[in-house]
Amino acid sequence: MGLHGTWASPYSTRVKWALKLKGIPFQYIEEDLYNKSALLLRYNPMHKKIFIPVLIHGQRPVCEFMVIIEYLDEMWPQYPLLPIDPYERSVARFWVKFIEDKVGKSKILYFGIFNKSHEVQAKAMRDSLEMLSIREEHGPNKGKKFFGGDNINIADIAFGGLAHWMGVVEEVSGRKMFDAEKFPRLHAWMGNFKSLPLIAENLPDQGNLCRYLARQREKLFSSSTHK
Ligand SMILES: N[C@@H](CCC(=O)N[C@@H](CS)C(=O)NCC(=O)O)C(=O)O
Repeated sequence: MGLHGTWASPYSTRVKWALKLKGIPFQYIEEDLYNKSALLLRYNPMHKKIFIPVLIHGQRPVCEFMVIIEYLDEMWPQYPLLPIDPYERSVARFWVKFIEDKVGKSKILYFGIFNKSHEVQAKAMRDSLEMLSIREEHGPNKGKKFFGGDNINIADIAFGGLAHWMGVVEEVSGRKMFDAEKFPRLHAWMGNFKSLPLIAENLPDQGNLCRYLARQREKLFSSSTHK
């Protein structure tokens, strides 16, 4: 089993968490997004845009983080990441889609908060705060540590891949979004999530991530195509 990823990517990190939670041994292959390996280019069926993460199982590629996680759940049902109950399953899928639609696809944190334009930045802030308010309102059920209840599920993995990065974006940009007073349930959730050794040990180092994102921000600022 191989996982092609990039250390700073929340998508790669989510798949790593899933593999670790399930106890599946794998080889991690670090990719340089500016110089992708021949193996990755061969395996990924999307010819124009080659995304990581890509999971290789029995020499066959599985692409897209949510598709990979569903595949892992079907192949290795131990520690299910999608709830067994069909309704609960639909709820967990909804929250993954919610985060992807609100901030993932448009890369609000990256192209939005790091944008040169104050208007674009302000809109990205509004969108991020709106997303956090909705997630706060529908936070973990009373007495439960995680969105998945007593155990992590796919909704926790998806939000974890956002919340940690949000903290780093705040540090680099100097703009506060994930305020503890405004979002107490989400902050309690974050404490519970990061207190799990398996999660904390497989998070990119905060300092390295800060330096990496600060460089990306500088690149965006100096790029002529970036407004
Ligand atoms: N829809 C993909 C998104 C993954 C994604 O955005 N990956 C980024 C890195 S975080 C990437 O590979 N970008 C390609 C590139 O920059 O060339 C998924 O769900 O896995």
